[in-house]
Amino acid sequence: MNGNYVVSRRLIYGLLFGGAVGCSQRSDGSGRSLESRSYAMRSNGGGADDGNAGNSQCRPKGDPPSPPQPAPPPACLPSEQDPGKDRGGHRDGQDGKDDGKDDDRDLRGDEGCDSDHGKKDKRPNILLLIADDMGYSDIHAFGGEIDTPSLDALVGDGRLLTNHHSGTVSAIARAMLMSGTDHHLVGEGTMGVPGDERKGLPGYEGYLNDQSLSVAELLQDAGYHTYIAGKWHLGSGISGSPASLGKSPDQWGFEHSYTLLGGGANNHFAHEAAGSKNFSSDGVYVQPGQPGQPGGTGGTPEVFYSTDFYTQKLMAWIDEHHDDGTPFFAFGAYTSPHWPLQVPEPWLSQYKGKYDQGYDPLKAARIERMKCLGVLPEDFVPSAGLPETLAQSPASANWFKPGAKNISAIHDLDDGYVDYRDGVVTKNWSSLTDLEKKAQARYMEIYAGMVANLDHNIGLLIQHLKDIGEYDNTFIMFHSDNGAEGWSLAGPGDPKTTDEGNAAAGVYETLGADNGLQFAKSIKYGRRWAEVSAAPFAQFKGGQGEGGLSVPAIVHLPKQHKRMRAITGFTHIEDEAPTFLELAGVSPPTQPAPANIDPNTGKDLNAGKVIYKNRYVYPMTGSSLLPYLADKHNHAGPVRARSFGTESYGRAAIYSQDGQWKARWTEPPFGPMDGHWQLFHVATDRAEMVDRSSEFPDLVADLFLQWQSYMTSVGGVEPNMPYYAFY
Ligand SMILES: [Ca+2]
Repeated sequence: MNGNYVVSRRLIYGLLFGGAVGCSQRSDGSGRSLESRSYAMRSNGGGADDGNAGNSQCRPKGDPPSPPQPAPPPACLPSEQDPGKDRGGHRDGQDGKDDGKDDDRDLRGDEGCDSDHGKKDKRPNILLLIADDMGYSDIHAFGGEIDTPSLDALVGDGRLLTNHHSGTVSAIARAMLMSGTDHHLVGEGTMGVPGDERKGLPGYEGYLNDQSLSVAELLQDAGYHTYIAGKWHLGSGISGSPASLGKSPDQWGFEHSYTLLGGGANNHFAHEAAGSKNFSSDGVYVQPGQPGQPGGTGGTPEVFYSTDFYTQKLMAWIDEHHDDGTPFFAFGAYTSPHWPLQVPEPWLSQYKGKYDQGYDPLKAARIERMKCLGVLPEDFVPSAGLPETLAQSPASANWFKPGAKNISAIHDLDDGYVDYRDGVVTKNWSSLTDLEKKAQARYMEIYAGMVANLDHNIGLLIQHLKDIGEYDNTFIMFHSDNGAEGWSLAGPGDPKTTDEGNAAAGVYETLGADNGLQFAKSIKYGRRWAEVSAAPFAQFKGGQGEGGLSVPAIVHLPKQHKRMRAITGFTHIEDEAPTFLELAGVSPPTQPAPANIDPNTGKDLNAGKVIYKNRYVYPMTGSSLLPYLADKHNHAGPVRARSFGTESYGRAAIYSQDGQWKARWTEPPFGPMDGHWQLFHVATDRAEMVDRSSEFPDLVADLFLQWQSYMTSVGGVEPNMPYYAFY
């Protein structure tokens, strides 16, 4: 367990408000550096942090695009740039030393460190806002052309985390968020119950299991009000349901909840059937859209759109208990911009005609803007994306058959494993028919409208906090739950027929609108747009590439009034629960669980667990980010003194202890056809463009062993058939 969050209240407030204890710069914790070994590479200045900004020509916003030029000019004002990027050409380097005088923040509140003497509970509120399947570069502060003024404003008195990571998919990410530890330990080894040989194994229950802590419950124990509105995805059973369904959020410490229990809504306008068990509210199944319920006749409100409704619920709960002086933990678990792509007006029409030029110009414009903002260094080489394939490539003869010897992260050609999956159709813009282009452009317009609507709602929520005087005492964190979703409407095949059908008169006009049905017309924007959203990174949701794991993240500290420079060191969603606990002055349980020796194996089944309310649970292993967040200097190194492994669907990766390297395994044909582990120097090649595995085989072997050790430590089991079903 990391000891960062076993700290005194005084230290916390010292860190937060610059009181007597003050801020101390932390080491990056990398006591044993792979970089110092024979694998050393000298950074060329192209790392995520120390970009050479000298040639940047940042054009002001408002340059009118001149159709039919291929893309609007990138817009980036000096005021939008990260304070760590100066136009003289350098930023804080990886030594983390301050080289600027422009970002001194003033977090000192009126109370300073004397919060213990106040009458009101001065512990900060915590507002966590999560987008669903939104890519790294969609919002304006991360390079996107989508209008997100509310998040821009949050960055204005917050800071970016440009190297923040999550799980590959929703339930995996949320399991780590709630538990503060690895998803294999707490029931979401894979999203949902696996349909393979791992079914029934510990950690593969498909819901948050009883060996998990809950950050909400720990905060509730400490006196916080706790609210969640939006997606839960960690169990669908209300109290009294079969254990196999897992538990609804009210049983995990949420005082108020209104949640979509599963992973994806059938529609965003709440047309649930009368007997639906897709939603729960405060521990009871509800059916939004039915009479008397939100979205239904006589309900409050009568018009339901997911993002709008969840925002309204959060504000109502915050108001309900505002006068009692007790802080809150509010989790806006938004389901936007997850498919089905739907949004009401005016957002449905807001981006009409904005994406007619297709994928590549938009991706290029985003990358140029990211460089201008300082999110990327000037010499960053982006991912090239998937190669164009106009027909689905065949799998090996035995793929998906019993007895197949599938190439996996632990078996390759050298071991006689030869079977691999089929490839997918991925077409360039120039290969699309006019009708396909028309449909594809419309998908992205609707997606952008959903992101803009989400930003609008975040703006309403933040303005509400300001109106009731709580903004200055609220810690706010925003990020996406995983990378952009590249699941095509046609699965691995060619979506041509579907897309041309969607472009037809009489259909096209209805795309993205409320069709009044329980099951909305399914619209997803597909692989190429997902690559744009994931720019500049490789892969997307479901992959262990940076495009699958990296999420745009923004943090605002209580009483933060100025923008602070980005944190560019590797951080992870596992770190969030420990951060929240430290903010609240809560120490998680540490009493070791008694040994429980398996008579057959001699293994202690309680090894590493702690006692919490008569349960034996896995402790939080994430690292509190608060010391780094409260420090005005950039933190460019990892926040943990160990390598960091990850796995889902048989796809795998491990980051070296110093954060410089990443070994990644992807199944063929998306990864190498011989099944070897790839090696990337992510400090200079976070786009994972250059496989260095043949240059540094010893490092690959070392990281592979560390990854195996990680898998053993979390009870992870590789599936016989690595397969992410969604593309
Ligand atoms: Ca998601």
